[in-house]
Amino acid sequence: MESAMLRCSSPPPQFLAAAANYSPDSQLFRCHKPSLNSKSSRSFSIRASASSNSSVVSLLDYGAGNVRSVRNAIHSLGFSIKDVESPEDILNAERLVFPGVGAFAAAMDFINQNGMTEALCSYIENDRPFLGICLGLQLLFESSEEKGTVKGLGLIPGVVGRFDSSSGCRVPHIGWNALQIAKETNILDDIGDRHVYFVHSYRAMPSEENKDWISSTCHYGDNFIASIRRGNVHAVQFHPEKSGDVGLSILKRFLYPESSTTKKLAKRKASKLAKRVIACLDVRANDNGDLVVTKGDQYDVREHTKENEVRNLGKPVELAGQYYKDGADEVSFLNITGFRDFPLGDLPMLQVLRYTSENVFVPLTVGGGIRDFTDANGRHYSSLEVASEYFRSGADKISIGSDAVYAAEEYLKTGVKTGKSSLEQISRVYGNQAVVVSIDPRRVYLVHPDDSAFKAVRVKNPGPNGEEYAWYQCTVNGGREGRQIGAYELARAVEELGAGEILLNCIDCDGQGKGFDIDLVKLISDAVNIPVVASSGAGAVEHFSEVFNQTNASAALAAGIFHRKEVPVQAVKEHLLKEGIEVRT
Ligand code: 1PR
Repeated sequence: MESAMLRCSSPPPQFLAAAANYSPDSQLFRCHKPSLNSKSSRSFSIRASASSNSSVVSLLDYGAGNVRSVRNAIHSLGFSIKDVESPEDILNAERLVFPGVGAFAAAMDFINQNGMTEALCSYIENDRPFLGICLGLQLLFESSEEKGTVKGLGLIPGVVGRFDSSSGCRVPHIGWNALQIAKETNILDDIGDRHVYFVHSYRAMPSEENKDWISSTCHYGDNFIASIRRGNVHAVQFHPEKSGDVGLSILKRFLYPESSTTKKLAKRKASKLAKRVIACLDVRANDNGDLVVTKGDQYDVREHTKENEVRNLGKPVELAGQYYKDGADEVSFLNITGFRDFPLGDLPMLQVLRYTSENVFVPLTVGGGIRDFTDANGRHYSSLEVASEYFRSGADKISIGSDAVYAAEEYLKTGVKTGKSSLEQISRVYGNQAVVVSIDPRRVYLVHPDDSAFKAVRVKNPGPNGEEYAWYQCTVNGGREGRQIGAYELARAVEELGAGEILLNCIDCDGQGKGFDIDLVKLISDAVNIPVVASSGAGAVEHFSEVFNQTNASAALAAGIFHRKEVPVQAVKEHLLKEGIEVRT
């Protein structure tokens, strides 16, 4: 197949027309070709300017994953968006944002099939204002090993490869990490020593050949390229639109290159991947049909009064906005009756996501009811369609509960990955970093560890009859039905099937405020190589340091203490900092 780069042979007339409008006082820019493509080497000498009076951003959205947040962030900074629909739209752009999401091969196919390769190469080589995000950075390299070897745009020397989990780091790399600035880059000026949000399994590595491009690196297992800059061309591996106020300032500096804002100094220097603190909102319709945030004790969300109504702890959009302002590193919505109601019939839930993503610039996860479904009219919806609707509405990750249990049971029984489960399908299309499996286990006490076919552990707090061991039985349908599979077996199976993260609840601890189930969290976080989010039981700040000090959890999630305003998110962060645990400030 002809290389993408070879087809970028000369600047098309439309581009030259656009270039003719540039201000003469800007710097002469000469692009450099990577050696791989030296056969087609060409150098444009044009006069380019980064400044423009118009407040339009051209956005190259090829329809995979959540680009709503990028749109919302751009709008919040006073810019409007023009969607790129043709190569001409790229050539005529005043500034171009390319928020690549999903798989490398699919993105390259889209660009090639729509004839955009040449336009993109010309645009970038001629130093026009460009910001690539995540995959939008990776596509600039020569190739990726994501699905075999797939050619990229070839503008930067290097191959995009998968993180090496044998070095002990969990893959995907999910969370807030620190940057090492390699050269002056105006768009990173406000970062100071603060964390930015990454979510990816593949990365480009620094080398002698690409060192002139690198503006920052990040350490995770090894040093990988976190951002590049050459002239007006920028690209970042992290997600500015998900990196809170720091991320918004990066976008702002790209959009307003002349503006100078005061550097914000961090309270504490970011040095490595931070432990995340997540606020979770269990959402369901109350008896009047309004969508409310509720919270149960051991999954029972009804008041124990004569009326027996669903507990109402507030409005989802408002609470999510509040937790964002309070410093939560992520917000999760769990549609807890999704197992019986069809989520796409639940338009309010999609509205909640849309409204929330307008003002919340940290990752949003949504779960509940992600499965294949046939409605009353016989119309079949695949789980992929359900997930796509969630992503389009502003979710960054989707979380699968019951359906992942059925998929794991089937896989353990047959040893065959059919590729048809919702988990496999969604992670294949959107990448495993976008798929969380939510586990709802319940403790089953044992006298001897061999009394069960499932992995048992010695528990710190013995059972009601002095039993010293327990296995953790998985449940479906919001804890209503126990299944013959343990949390350990499930976690390992879903990792193989493509889960990118595990949300580990515990029915016994839920709403009890007595701390996370350390035995369970240790068991699961030692069993898998993907990040594990500890959930259920937080009642005090000390419970967070306990779970991070005693297990390999990457994040800790709480609900009740935040909703009841007993412990603010900031208090948790301050406590963790005092205990020497890295968090985002
Ligand atoms: O099975 O794919 O439809 O997904 C259903 C989702 O809804 C699952 O993620 C499941 O965990 C969740 N869910 C179902 N029923 C309930 C319930 O409470 N009745 N909530 C429920 C799960 C657990 C956590 C809670 C933590 C922290 N809630 O989300 O937020 O335990 O609480 P705490 O800090 O107050 O202790 P599917």
